[in-house]
Amino acid sequence: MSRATADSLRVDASRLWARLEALGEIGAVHGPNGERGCARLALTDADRDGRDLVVRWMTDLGMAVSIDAVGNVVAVHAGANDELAPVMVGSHIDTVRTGGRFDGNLGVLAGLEVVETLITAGVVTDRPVAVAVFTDEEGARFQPDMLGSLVYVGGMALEDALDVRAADDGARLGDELVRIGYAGPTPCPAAGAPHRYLELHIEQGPVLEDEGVAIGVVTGVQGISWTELTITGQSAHAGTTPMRLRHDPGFVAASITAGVRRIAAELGGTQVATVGRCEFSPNLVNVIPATVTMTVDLRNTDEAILQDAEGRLAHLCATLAAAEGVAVAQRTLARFEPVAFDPAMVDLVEATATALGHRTRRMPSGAGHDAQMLARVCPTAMIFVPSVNGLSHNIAEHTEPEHIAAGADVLLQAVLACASA
Ligand code: HGY
Ligand code: MN
Ligand code: MN
Repeated sequence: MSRATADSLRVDASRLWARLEALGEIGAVHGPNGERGCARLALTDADRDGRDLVVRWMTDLGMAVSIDAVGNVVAVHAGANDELAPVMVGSHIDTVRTGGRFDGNLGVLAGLEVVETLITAGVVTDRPVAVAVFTDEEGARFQPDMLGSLVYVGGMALEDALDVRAADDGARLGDELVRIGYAGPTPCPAAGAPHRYLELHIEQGPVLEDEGVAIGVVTGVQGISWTELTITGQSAHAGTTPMRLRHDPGFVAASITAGVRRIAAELGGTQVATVGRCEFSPNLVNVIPATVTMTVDLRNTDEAILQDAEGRLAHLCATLAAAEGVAVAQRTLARFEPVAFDPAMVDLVEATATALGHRTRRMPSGAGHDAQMLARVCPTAMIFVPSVNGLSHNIAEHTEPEHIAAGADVLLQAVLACASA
């Protein structure tokens, strides 16, 4: 293939958009103001239906599709020399319960669009091109997040992953894989590493839109710390129990929620802290709770500061527990250190986007991604495109078609750059 041919290749943006729309109809959630989101929690029937659709598209493109023991789907488009390790692109298609149509889906479907563009143009790359759909990237139902790609790269034992219990209904991950027909025969961790990994993803934050920049050149992913707190007190009558004699886990949960906001303010910089889940039991208007189960999500680009935040949370819990006379049990749901992407791959994304005429800016990712796991086994980088109003994990999530096209063209050209032997 001539350099001129390669440089002139562009994706079919309307074909990509049509696939995003079609996949977005599976598990569709419609909001009161015309929002069109997605609810496809990992390994639910909706996730199965989304997987089935994507696998059909992969098969229709003549790709060799394999499914591994943790449900990761990897489809390979042949190159001139299939002895060579593939260039892999991909992401996830599971969503949070109030998810959007682009988070994860874009990376997978843009990968398919890259392959179809190569086929349509009759371009044969030296290396195979693989498109991956990783299981349970969100971690909303089964923790940790990025579970499928973590097992894929050998960061979590398969048996441990299969035994994870769902936060919502207690289902065992391995049983759910069997139930939806995605307990695959391919062993994991994967036998060999990709040559390179590239992931196109929406930014999920406000920076690119705010600065009017089309392409984010992602330098890495910040550290993630997820903790589940189970606070056990004394359940009693709300009317008869004097305040001074209470052991109220609800009060401690509220104090922790306020406390993590204070910790983030004290640390400043990129520190973020979120209480996303908080469940009272028995959750009744006239009963002082017996227990409260809640989660704390702490993130920072700096590992030492993230550890400082974790220490402050632990101290806060111990102080509140002693003062209120309750017990606070901690369980780590996810813990990943910050990841820096391969400098040469980051440079490639930046140069590719610039050559295509797009403004770029380098930035860390606030969200976790499968790319942070693939970075453990091969040179990896990510491409961001803007999120309207910086919203994601929200059914109002949206990215403009021209940004979808821009990101997919950068992915296409970066894959071409990596796929020559
Ligand atoms: O939580 C995250 O950052 C990702 O969406 N799993
Ligand atoms: Mn995602
Ligand atoms: Mn997400």
